[in-house]
Amino acid sequence: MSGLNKGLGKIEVALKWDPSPSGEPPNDLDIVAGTYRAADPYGEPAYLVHFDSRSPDGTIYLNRDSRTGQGLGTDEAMTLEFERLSEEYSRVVVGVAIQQNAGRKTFGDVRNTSVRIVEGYTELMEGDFTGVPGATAATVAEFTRDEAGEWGIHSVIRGFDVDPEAFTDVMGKDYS
Ligand SMILES: [Ca+2]
Repeated sequence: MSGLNKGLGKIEVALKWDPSPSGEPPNDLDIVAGTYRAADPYGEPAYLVHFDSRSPDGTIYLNRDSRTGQGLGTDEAMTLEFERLSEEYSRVVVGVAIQQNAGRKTFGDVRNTSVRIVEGYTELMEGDFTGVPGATAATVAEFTRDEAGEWGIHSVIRGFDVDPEAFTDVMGKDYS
């Protein structure tokens, strides 16, 4: 990497999926971000961002929220403004969890999932959850701040068999 490369600035995570067949409980997928402190990057999240939780400084936010996957284009989207994120934080993990309210539902039960991360017109990652069909939640990407203070991305589709609440406890652990 050239020393002239700037780190990540403002990025967007976009998630798509198909609605459930009629008569079945809705497919509700949620984008979740956990922000971790530089002092304890694999410890408890400093804060979580999802449909029901905002970042205290407004640097990470959900711009689009869907409880069904109905409609064309992106169903759920989150923006992360790394250039404005406090130096107090050095790691952010983004994942996707499936609501389990109406009974167990895995990625194998949800058709046509896709997740894409872009910075402006640059695609940073593109993928789906076909590799983790038995999982009910999965991490998508890990963002870390290097010693020079620049943010980088590492994409990791890692499946978990937990509900969304429990996912927020495990998504940021060190599995390396
Ligand atoms: Ca949702």
